[in-house]
Amino acid sequence: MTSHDRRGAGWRRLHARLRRLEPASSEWTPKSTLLCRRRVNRGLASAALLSAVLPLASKADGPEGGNSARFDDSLRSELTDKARATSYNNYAEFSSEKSAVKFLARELTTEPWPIHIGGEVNNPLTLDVEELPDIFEAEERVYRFRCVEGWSMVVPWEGIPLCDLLARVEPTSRAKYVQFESLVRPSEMIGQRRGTLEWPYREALRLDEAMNPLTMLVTGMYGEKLPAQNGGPVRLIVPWKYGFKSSKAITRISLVEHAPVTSWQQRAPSEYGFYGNVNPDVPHPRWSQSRENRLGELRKRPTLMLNGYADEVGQLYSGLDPATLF
Ligand SMILES: Nc1nc2c(c(=O)[nH]1)N[C@H]1C(S)=C(S)[C@@H](COP(=O)(O)O)O[C@H]1N2
Ligand SMILES: [Mo]
Repeated sequence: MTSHDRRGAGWRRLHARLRRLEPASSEWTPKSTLLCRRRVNRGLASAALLSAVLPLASKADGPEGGNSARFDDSLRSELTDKARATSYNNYAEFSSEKSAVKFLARELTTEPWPIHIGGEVNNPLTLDVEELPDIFEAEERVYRFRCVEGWSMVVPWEGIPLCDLLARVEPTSRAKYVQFESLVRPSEMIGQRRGTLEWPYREALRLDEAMNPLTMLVTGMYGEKLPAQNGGPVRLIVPWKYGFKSSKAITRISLVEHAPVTSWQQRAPSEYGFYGNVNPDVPHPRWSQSRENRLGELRKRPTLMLNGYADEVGQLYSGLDPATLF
């Protein structure tokens, strides 16, 4: 019996997935491919370990089987009620009234939905959101989600690791940041007729944050198409950062050399930094971040460092002062 066999079915499934991720070399530069695969590989290696020790982890819970086990196991039992997660929304393009967003967002036309990925890349790409699952492999992951305002939820998202898409367009050596721009369509987004924020809603990540395997481009939640009020048809999810970093209704992704000024930084630079990392020890200027209200729960619970993802992403910030990472 080879060591391959000893590691079991979960491990073999993960390796099969890794092989499927291997690109036709003609389409990819070795450098960007390696970057994405190495990181995905690290994530999958932990998942494989889990699958080997936890029978639960390898249960087939979708087309991907145990691949997302690492993100699921302790959280499946904490899922936020779907009705709550889809009716309590922050979405400035529609309204600052959380309960109104769901109704206003019915106006949004989501087909067709072209997304352009360009800037400092060798292969700029425009595709429709509907093509994403054909080109890349979608998976479900259950993540904690923490808004800077102090509420949180646990949601099963469906989407693709952003690094798969970024590797496909081949960032040049000048690319250091990834900028996300959301839709501008005041005819359908009535909040855009006001200057609450400067439109388009603009967010950004460092390239290594964007390449981290936890970072997802999301097109579904609770096993269904992503509803418009939650950012459908396509949004970002960066689970270790405050919710404002997870842009909704994305239409353009640009690789850039310098850190872009984001919409919230522009609006209130002392309150919303570039990083937006969840940190219970760094208070917002107007309130503590040490605790949070999970939607549907009466008592507050402690907020976790990097929202519980410190093992996965803590190394991205080694040597940086956490107080500057708000
Ligand atoms: N385009 C856009 N994206 C956005 C926002 C927004 O106003 N516009 N709000 C952000 C904030 S502050 C949060 S907390 C989350 C809310 O996501 P949810 O409605 O799915 O809970 O979306 C983020 N993404
Ligand atoms: Mo938020």
